[in-house]
Amino acid sequence: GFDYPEHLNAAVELTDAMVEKGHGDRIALIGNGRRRTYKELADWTSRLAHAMVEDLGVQPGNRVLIRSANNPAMVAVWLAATKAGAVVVNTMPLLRAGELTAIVDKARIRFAFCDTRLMEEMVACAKNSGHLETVVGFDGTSNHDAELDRLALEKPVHFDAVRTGRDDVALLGFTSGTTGSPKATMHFHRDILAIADGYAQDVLGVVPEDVFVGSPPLAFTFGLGGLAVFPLRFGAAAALLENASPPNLIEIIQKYRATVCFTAPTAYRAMLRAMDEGADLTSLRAAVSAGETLPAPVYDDWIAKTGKPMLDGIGATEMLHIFVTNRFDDHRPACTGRPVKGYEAKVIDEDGNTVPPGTVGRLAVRGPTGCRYLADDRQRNYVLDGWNITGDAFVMDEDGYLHFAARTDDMIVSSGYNIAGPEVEAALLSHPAVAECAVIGRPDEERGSIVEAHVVLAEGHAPDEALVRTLQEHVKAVIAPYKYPRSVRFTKALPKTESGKIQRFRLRA
Ligand code: 3SK
Repeated sequence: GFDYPEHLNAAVELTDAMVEKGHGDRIALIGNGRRRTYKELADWTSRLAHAMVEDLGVQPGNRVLIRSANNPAMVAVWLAATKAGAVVVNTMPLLRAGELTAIVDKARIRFAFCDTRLMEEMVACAKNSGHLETVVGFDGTSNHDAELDRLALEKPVHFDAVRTGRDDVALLGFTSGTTGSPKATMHFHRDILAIADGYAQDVLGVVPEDVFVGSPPLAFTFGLGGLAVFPLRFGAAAALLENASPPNLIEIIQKYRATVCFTAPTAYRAMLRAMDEGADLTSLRAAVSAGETLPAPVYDDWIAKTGKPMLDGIGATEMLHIFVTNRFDDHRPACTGRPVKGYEAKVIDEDGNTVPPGTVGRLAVRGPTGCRYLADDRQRNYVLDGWNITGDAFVMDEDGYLHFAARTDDMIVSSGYNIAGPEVEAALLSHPAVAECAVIGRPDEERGSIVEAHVVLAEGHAPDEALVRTLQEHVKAVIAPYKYPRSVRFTKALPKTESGKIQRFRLRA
């Protein structure tokens, strides 16, 4: 159930409590060539928490940013800050100083813990931001050779974790939304456990023998749930990859006989090809697909090759994790399934009325987790009468199964990454050759969608291949490189309404 005690610290439940339950000698985390047991993780996170509190002055409720690729040290620093009662924002290594500053300013972040290999942009962010007071490096390679590691080294392995309330905020999940202006979603200590006790227990049936792998960054709640919370809640192991390209993912599945994989359809396509060439992925008992639409052929091929279903699901940063999903014994192609234990779903029209089966409408959900935007008026539109009104259009069939129709906004989902078109437009417009531009998602077989820019050039610039590359490099330098437009089309004018608004739907058509 979801009845948690009044005082609850999610990090304690995922570390010390697991040792008390007898999992101390089991492997919790694998990464950077090392395996760590639950006991080692509990001790490591306690030492780090001591250093954060006693040497650096972290206090309960302080906002803390973590910048790292997926590795055991990132998980340990997250758990340590949570033990210390901090409110954590996990961020991706690809973010540039400008993007970090927007997050730091929005969440009023005072402390940043950064993998020393990623310090440059963090330091540039600290120079720009009035909020950030302390930036401390940790060693993401697990050699314990950075300031935070040195401070933690001599500390005791017992830490009296802060006695947080179950409804105290533990985590801020950032989502860029349609406008590119970041929104922070607040999640409580109990939410972190609820996604495990709902989806992971009910749908995946996680057992201590499971080994989790996957590609989503821990900075996304999809990754944090799938690669940290779910395994740690049940005494299982997570094998973390800093670079989870499909070949690396395939290699690590074979090496550790991984049983549960979290990734997007693009990577599953690569796995299907690898199986044709002899890769042995038979250890996988659960293949979770989310973040972009799962094409029916990928679903069909997976069943044909493995004899097991692929679990398509839909989640949202606002809801913390997956709330509608297929199940091992209840799945259909091109169908996202039914609500996870504890959640209800309905499809509604513009007035909030439930539409009849077979009719497209907006998906609304409610359950043990829900949207709480930090200081953002958009909260008013997202939660109505206790229902979370998602940005996705769905159809519910006669049997209560949900079928995805479209995103209702301008987000572009490319290879599992959410990219806000307007943010790419802003980056392009900062180049002198660009007079006007509009960015859309173009359907793509490999990536689901690719970012496509329609550009009107400023006078004196020639629309040639060299300029395409220049603009692509420019975007990569200004914002996270994965957001760059893979397709650039030059045009003399953009379609507009009489009042001058760009009609992106005409470009999509
Ligand atoms: O589908 C998504 O984008 C998502 C977001 C957050 C957590 C989980 C999922 C699947």
